[in-house]
Amino acid sequence: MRTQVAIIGGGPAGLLLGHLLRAEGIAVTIIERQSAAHVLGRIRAGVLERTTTDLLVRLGLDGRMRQEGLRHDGFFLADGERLIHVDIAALTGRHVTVYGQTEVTRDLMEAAAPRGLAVIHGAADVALHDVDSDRPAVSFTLDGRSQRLECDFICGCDGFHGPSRQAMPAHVARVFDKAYPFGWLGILADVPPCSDELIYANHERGFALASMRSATRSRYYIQVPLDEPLADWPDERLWDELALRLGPEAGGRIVRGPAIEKSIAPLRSFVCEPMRHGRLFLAGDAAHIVPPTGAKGLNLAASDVAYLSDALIRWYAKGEGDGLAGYSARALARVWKSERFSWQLTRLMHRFPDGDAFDRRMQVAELDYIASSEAARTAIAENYVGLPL
Ligand code: RFL
Ligand code: PHB
Repeated sequence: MRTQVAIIGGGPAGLLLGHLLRAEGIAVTIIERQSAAHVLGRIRAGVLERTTTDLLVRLGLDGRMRQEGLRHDGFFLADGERLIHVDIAALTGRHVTVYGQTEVTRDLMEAAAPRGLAVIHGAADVALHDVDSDRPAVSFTLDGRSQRLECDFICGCDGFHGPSRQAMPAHVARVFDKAYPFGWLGILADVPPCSDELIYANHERGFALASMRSATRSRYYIQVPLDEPLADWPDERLWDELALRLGPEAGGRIVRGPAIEKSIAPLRSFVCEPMRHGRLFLAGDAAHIVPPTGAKGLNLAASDVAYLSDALIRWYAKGEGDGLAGYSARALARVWKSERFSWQLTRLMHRFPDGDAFDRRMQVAELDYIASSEAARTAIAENYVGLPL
């Protein structure tokens, strides 16, 4: 088999990239290990930056998002005693959109076949070959049969655990890794949210986040130790804990209901430099991970893909290679700024098991500064709403 661009991974990064290239007539094949149902079953991101929603608009795939997405003009930081309002719209003139990653992925998946975007689900043993030659290839097993796909370029959009980053030679790739000593326990339930806007709370019992998917579906998280067994958190215990950590006002408005999804995710910061080797390009979680505190992961995947699609489109349309040559540096410049923001907000809002009284005073002073300074709130708001491409 032969295509122009082979994309490994049919998550949001791979699907979005595939559509952007298809829209310019480029032949694309996406190779995904899981079934479509499995990919749609993952409950992840909820907050989209303008840069991300703009890509869906450009593709004409924003219909359902415009109907069902929620415009958010601000959010709250809670420090146990008060709610600090970060009025994104007033501070930046922009807003974010609450529309689940699951829904974005579904919209992209449903439009794939009608737009000639080939997606192969259920591909096993995916391996990359000859990425530093002009004729790279991807091999895989489908329904027990070995397949080989030759291409001009391979885009590794296969998430943190995929094979693409591993295909970069060890002497080329430099990784920066920071694991945090806690995870997030998330619950999704069909109950109305306790607040119109998201609340990020730093409580003495640990971090909590009140988020949502719609007016009738809530998403909450609490910080838990890394080795916490999920079985220790029956729904009622989790609702009790959320009510405590979110404080009397918002906590008192929580509507409880049975979990339709409950899981624990570890938190980490990770960057692989460079994001390109020969004809292999990495995008999204394959190249970098941020802790979810800043709501940046999916949005970074989208900005990578915006840069990469732009470079590939120019290469095919005009034979210009400078976009491809500059992709890694361009993407990494934005990645590191989001890494910084996510790391800073994680440090500010969580209780660290090894944190001492001084560390706690630093959090209190920083939250106090944010509450009293419009400049500080503007800095947070402009990062949260998304830095320009
Ligand atoms: P994905 O979504 O992991 O997709 C990668 C795809 O590659 C496939 N794959 C393979 N395919 C073929 N062969 C192999 N060997 C393969 N190995 C893997 C996988 O099956 C999968 O389908 O990466 P992508 O596309 O880069 O997208 C990244 C986002 O998923 C991620 O950054 C966000 O979910 C992070 N994130 C958030 N991001 C935001 O922008 N805003 C948020 O509010 C937000 N909240 C979150 C989050 C992530 C969370 N978790 C669980 C990690 C909240 C949570 C709890
Ligand atoms: C979510 O709704 O899943 C969500 C929202 C904001 C975050 C992380 C996750 O920072």
